[in-house]
Amino acid sequence: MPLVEIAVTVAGAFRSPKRIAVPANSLWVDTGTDLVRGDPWILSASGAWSNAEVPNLGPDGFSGYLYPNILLGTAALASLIGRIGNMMFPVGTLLQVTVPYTGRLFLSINDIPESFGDNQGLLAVVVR
Ligand SMILES: [Ca+2]
Repeated sequence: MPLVEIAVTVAGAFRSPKRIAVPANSLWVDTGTDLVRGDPWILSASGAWSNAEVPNLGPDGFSGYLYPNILLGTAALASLIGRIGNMMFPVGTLLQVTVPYTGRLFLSINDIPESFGDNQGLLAVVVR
């Protein structure tokens, strides 16, 4: 069994997966999920979206490509990112994390806040 599957089995054993749609044109989608510091969580994403018109990018966006004035300057343009309170972090296709902060999880495409109007597509994100 691949290591990723083992990790998913262990971390996900105590809760049901929650599926959340994250449209590219929504700034900070409220996942309805409250995380507790120290808990193990796994986020996995699939689908296609874009920061400008044709939705031809995956959850990693323009992998490795940073862009000025986007929400999280240290993560790739058009990638999936998360936020708990004021703390933002990259998510991408797969994130396995011990939650560093307690609070509500929000998800978004990493775009310039004033440039969500031309975004298209959506991702399906599983949180467990
Ligand atoms: Ca845009």
